[in-house]
Order: sequence, then structure tokens, then C-alpha cells
Amino acid sequence: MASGKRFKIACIGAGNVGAACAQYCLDMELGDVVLTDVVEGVPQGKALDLTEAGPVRGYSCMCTGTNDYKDIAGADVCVVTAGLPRKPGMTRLDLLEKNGNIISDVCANIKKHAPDSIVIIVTNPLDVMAYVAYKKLGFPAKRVIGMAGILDSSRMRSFVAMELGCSMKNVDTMVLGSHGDDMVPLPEYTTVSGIPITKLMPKERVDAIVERTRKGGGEIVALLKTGSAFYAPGASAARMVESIVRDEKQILPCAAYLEGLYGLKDVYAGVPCKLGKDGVEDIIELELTADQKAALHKSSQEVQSGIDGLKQVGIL
Ligand code: A3D
Repeated sequence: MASGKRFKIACIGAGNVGAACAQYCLDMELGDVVLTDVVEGVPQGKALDLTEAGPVRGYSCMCTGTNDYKDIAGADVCVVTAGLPRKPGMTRLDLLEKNGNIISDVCANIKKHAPDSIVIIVTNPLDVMAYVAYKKLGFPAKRVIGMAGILDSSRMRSFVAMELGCSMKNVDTMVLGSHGDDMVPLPEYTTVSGIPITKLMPKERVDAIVERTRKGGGEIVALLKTGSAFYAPGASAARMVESIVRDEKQILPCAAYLEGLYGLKDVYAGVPCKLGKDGVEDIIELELTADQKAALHKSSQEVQSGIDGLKQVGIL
């Protein structure tokens, strides 16, 4: 392990995304992984399977599975994927109440057993669940972060590479706002080896890529028919873990608690964050056009109405 310290990563929720995240964390040798779930046998079985992949893949990090939160004690990072995935025809907001209760329960256990951890929320509706976690945990905001922007921007990067027939590695982009159809992909900040994509393809193709990015989650739900994407979401959460445990200070789009930046207050939204050993160590405020600013505020209104909904049913 890079720094010499052996890190402990708790993946809470051992479903598709949780297990994929665990797999990527182990493969990158980020730390020992504890898979936690309410279903008996599933975290234990997946953990044993992932451990048995170690000799083949060449990692020496251990993976254990449990139904007991005591086993997350001392975790440095908790990745929370516990909840229900979006099903075809279901909006993110349909999930609000059920997942709000699950996140509340998970956070009570994190607070009790891993009070010094950095918490990455993946459960949908993402920005509202990150807010619930922040309120329930009572941790400093920099230690409660939502994963969405890395996934959304990775989707956009793939679509740009597919369009140009170039390496995905050369494509960089930024997606702001909430995780949903109202997200704000930024073509103006999208480049291929430093070249703005607006110089590499016509406007209609840029617009089509922006639209496909916005609908990226739904595209996979429609294909899979049961469940939603998990490889790219798991990889995206693992990328956040990597930047934290290795203190890499990568600038990544993450859902962060805003207290005035971008004109937003007391809400979570996707913004460029510097991720390091303390969590969100800085937030970069980009210069936006009036349209982009309006789109960002529109996407936050939906998050705000989700928060208001949870206040009405007493979860917040
Ligand atoms: P799934 O494979 O169903 O896994 C969810 C797991 O959570 C299951 O194993 C459940 O048993 C477990 N669980 C339920 N309640 C609890 C609890 N109280 N404590 C511990 N574990 C519990 O779903 P998935 O892995 O495909 O998706 C997980 C979540 O991530 C869903 O809310 C998805 O919508 C969300 N997700 C978000 C993104 C983003 O980009 C934000 C992407 C993909 C999935």
C-alpha cells in the first residue's frame, strides 16, 4: 500500500455496485475491504469469492463479509450503496422515502462504529441521500461526499471517444449539478488532449453526447431490464477511495455540501472537488454562463424538493 498504512474500506451494501466497488478497491490494492449487508450469506460469499481472486489478480488485501456493523470498526472510508436500485419506469424520487430510511439506519451504525471515517454515498436519489447522510452523521461536511459526477463524466468521456474513434484516456470533462436528467454536462470544459471538443465535432454531435450523458443511467436500465449500472458506478466510487487513501488530491466531480458557492446553500450538488486524506479539501468554483448557472440551479431545485419531501415525512 502506497503510504505504508493498511487502510480499511467498508462497503455497506453488498449488491451489484458494492461488490463492484470492492472488486476495484482490492484490485487497486487500496486497502482491506469489509462487505456489509443485511442479507445473510451474500456479503460473506462475495467476500470469499473476491479473496479467492487475489492470488490470480496478485493482490494481498483481504476481503471479509459480515451482517454485523461491529466489523466496520475503525474503517477509514465507508462506501454506502445500501438501498434499492432504480427499476425500469421508476423515477429516482420514487425511491426517496425507502432509501431515506435505509440511509438513516446505515448512518446511525457508521456513527457508532466508524466515527472518524470519510463516507461516500452512492445510494439514489444521490444528492438527497448525501444530504440525509450529512444530517444524520453530524460529521464535518468535507467527510460526507456523494458519488455521481465521476460516473456521469466517465460516461460522457466514453461517448466522446466513441464519436471520435480516439482513446478514452485522452478525453477529459466536467459534469455539474444533481445526478439525474437535469445534470449539467459542460462541453465547454470537455477536451481531447487539451483540444476543446467544440473544435473536433459539429454542434449537433456535441448536443447528442450531452443528451446521451443525461440519460446514461436510463439507457443501461432499459438494456438490463432488471437492476441498473454497476461496473462504472463501482469503479467511480473506487476512484474516490483511491484519491482519499492515497491522498492524491485528484480534482473530481463529486456531490458536496454547498454553503454559498455557486449561489447554492444547504444542499448537495455535483461540483469539482479536490479529494485527499481529509475528504473534500477544496471546491473549485467554475465560471459559468448564465444558461449553465440557470441549469445548475434548476437541478438543485429538484434536490431541494426531495429534501423538503423527506422533511414532510419526518425522515429529516
Ligand atoms: P443492489 O444490487 O440491489 O444492492 C443493494 C444492496 O443493499 C442489497 O444487497 C441489499 O440487501 C442492501 N441493503 C438494503 N438495505 C440495507 C441496509 N439497511 N443495510 C445494508 N444493506 C442494505 O443495488 P445496486 O448495488 O445496483 O445499487 C445500489 C444503490 O446505488 C441504489 O440505490 C442505486 O440506485 C444506486 N446507484 C447509484 C448510482 C449513482 O451514480 C449515484 C449508480 C448506480 C447505482
